[in-house]
Amino acid sequence: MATVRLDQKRHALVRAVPDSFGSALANFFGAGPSDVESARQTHKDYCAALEENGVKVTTIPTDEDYPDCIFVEDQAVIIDGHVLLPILGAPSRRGEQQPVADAIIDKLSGYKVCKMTPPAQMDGGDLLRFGDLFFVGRSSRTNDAGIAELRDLLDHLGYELRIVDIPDNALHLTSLASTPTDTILLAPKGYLEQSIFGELPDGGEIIWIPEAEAYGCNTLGLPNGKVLVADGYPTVVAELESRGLEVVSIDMAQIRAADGSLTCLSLFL
Ligand code: CIR
Repeated sequence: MATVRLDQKRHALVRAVPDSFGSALANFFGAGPSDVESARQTHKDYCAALEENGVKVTTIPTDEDYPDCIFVEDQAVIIDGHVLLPILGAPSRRGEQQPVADAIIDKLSGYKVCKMTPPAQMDGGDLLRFGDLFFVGRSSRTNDAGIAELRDLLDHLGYELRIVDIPDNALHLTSLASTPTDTILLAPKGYLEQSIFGELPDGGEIIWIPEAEAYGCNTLGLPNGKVLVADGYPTVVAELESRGLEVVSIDMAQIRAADGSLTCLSLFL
């Protein structure tokens, strides 16, 4: 997930794919999933890749009433012992949260849990951590009141927060950008202005990827230094490999069909 540093990624929560996944929301990259079994295979491959690369995986049972429930990244923000439970931007997804919150509390007793209050709205997929700097997407799912509540938490923890306006043709910040390591940020040309992230801390680098590979910019760095990447994005792979990173590819077609990406499928504790 986007809110922990690489060395903190030891335990991930995921949620199994429901039969109803074909009805998941799809307004941006995808036209809606057409093959639930293939989505399940992807989910299985994803969990196996996490386990094989040093991450313990806990699976929350699915809920047929919530076609989007596999996208657990959106349901909680976990930063250094603090958990913020956002009010999701899509009303149809708000009922997904309680079992995710219960699983977090079960695993992380002693963590401080706060709930957002209306009119704040935010999806966890709008949050991106770059070492000690955070970016939040102001999007169709995340509003200014949600950003203000997030800022309160980050001020308390002593971290800087910068806002990135998400264009109408994209869902979340993490739909367009990711931090495969604590010092590299991947983002697509065309969707985002090259000045939008501001000046990066010393040692930080943004790799700008051609617009046609925007979906491939969502990658997932693993604690052993490998990086999960969606199949079919050769520039992303070449850029990461040229920096000495080893890439593990996953066929994400059916997840992409529901506007989901690699990071959306897990929540790191
Ligand atoms: C939605 O529209 O909410 C889901 N179909 C996709 C959520 C993807 N989550 C993410 O980018 N963090």
